[in-house]
Amino acid sequence: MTKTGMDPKSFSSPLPMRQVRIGESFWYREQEVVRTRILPYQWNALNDRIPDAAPSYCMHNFRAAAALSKKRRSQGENYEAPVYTFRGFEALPEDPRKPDPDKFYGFVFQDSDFSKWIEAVGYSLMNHPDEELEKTADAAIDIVCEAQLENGYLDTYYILNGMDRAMTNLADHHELYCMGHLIEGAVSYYQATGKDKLLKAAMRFADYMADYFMSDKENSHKGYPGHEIAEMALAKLYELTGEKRYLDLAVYFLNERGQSPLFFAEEKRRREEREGVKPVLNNIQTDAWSLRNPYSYNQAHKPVREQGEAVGHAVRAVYLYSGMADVARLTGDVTLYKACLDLWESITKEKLYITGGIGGTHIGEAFSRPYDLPNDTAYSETCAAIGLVFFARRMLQIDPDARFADVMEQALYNTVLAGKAIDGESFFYVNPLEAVPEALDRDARLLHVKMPRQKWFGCACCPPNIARTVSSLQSYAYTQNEDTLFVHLYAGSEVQTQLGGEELKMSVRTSYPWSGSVHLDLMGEHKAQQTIALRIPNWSKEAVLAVKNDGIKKTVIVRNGSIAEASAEGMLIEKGYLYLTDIWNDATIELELSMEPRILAANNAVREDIGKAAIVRGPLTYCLEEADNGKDLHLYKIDLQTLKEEGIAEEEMLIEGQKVTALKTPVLQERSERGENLYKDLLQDPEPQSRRISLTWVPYYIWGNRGAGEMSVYVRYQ
Ligand code: FUB
Ligand code: ZN
Repeated sequence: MTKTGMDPKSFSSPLPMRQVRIGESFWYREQEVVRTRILPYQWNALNDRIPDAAPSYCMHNFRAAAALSKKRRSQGENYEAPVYTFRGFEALPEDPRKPDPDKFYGFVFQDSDFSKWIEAVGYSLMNHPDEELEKTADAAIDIVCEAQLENGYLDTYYILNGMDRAMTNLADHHELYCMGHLIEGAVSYYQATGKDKLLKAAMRFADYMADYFMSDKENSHKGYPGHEIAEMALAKLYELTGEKRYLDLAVYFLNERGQSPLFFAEEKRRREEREGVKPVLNNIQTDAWSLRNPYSYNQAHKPVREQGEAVGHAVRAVYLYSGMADVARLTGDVTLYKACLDLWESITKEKLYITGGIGGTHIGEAFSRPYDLPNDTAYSETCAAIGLVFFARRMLQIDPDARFADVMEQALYNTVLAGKAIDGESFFYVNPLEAVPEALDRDARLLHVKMPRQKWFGCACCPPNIARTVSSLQSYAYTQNEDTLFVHLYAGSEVQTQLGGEELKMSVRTSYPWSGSVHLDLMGEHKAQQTIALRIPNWSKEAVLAVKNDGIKKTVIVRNGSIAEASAEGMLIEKGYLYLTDIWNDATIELELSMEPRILAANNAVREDIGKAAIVRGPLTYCLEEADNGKDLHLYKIDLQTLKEEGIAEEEMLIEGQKVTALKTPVLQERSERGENLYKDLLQDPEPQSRRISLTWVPYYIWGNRGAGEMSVYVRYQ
């Protein structure tokens, strides 16, 4: 074991998706929504067929680029390539109903919407074959591959706008981001279907980039992605193909990032010389700190191993850290891993919302300073929570420590799921912790917050990101190494894998997150020892476990993270995982995690939340909604003493067809003083009157499904 705790013996990998089938459970429903609603819906969105929704132009662009390829081939030497004209970070047709069939539209990264969709399609097909869907996907892949240039380059923004400027604005434009998503989509589709057409296209694109950056050592082009993802995608491609150059390119990007002289500054200077001053797009420098740390928005202000604090655009940041964790694991780079740990601490100790969201400021969709976590102006982009899930899973692969899984779960059950409506047909991009519809209408500081969920977005990064994450829940729930199967998340599922040299079949039944009861069956007779490592979440004060194996019963009670009572030897708890090692013969494990509601207050350095509390139960964060509690949620105040005496009641509730556990708390409601004097004299005027009522709390992920109304996660307390 190294000093940092990076021990290759505890490294683990996600189980191949086909080896885990999500069965009747909370996540089954969520995956069903993706499969039956979101995937068809998004295919329509990519083809601009959703009435009253912002057009995507994604498939329009691929079709236009494919047509251009045909033209190029048929015209041969007479072909005249388009000459670059700057059309903005988002190019839109004058008349949205009449886009020019030959032109690129949308954001510079529009191609990635297809890649995320095909990735989710792949995950879905792995356990739910669907001929029609596969046919649609194959046809889309044909168009995408047709758009690829002979040299492997594949980004329709430059193919259509003019290749003479390709690779000249890595900071703001997204060629490497599009490559990363294409790789991730292609790997998933290949693993699902065995069809390698898209995979080959993605590899050719990656080869193009590997040559571009690394072929000629003397003269190679410098650079790294302005929006990270290529690092983790290349690591994935390396793990699939064994081709070392993909890992080398990921390492190259990480090592180059933030080195002096700053590549992005040089690139900008070259662009200005060549084209005159162009608007600075994404390189947002907003405050004195970011002015002193140029390109911190892109996490390029320092070499990655020295960064320490999570800063800049939140999605970019966590995608980078995920790539760093992958590369640290694959290369055994301890300093890189140490940097990941520092960044993890920075996020989880100072910059994490109680909803698992990250990104305190809409300026630059970014992390704010430590402890700056405003509730109403929060950005907390859905994609950023998804990126945090990626980072957490990668940290878990290196070190099975439940603190990573706790945050992964918190992000998944709260912000990631809040990103979509129950029916899967509208989406949140931004996930505030407090919303007042009237304010959204009148306050430019809240322009980024949209209510209700939107049918689609011009910048539609979040919806397809939700689809690919939810449809691959399996790969977050379980990882394994040679002899240990780690259960990070509890979901009804059937698992089949090789462990300790023998097959293991496990069936999990649970109504998690509504209850903490989990029943596991380990089927069949075995000869070898196999270890099941069950996560005991930090929020569960007591976990009671009963194991029955070969007719022998064992029990263990875990209290506040340590074994308090055990009826037998051989059970070990380490970093929040209970390790059960045995030769399993038709065994059952009953796990009962205590899941009582808790009232949490933020660290008092979080100015926005001082004097306020939120309610959580198990992995779920709760909120108040106008639909249950009326307007003016700010008038409520919890009296802790009364709450302790009366407790928090649990009640089943049906919200738009979904059964949830709602919570009821006693509360004081202050009288509204609207229409009275703006100020009152506390030493003279009578105390504000309040009355006792009961409040209804619902899971945060479900908010905003019953029309526009007030919402608040935090409430004052006394
Ligand atoms: O730049 C691509 C994606 O668009 C980012 O990840 C999101 O934050 C949105 O800006
Ligand atoms: Zn997004």
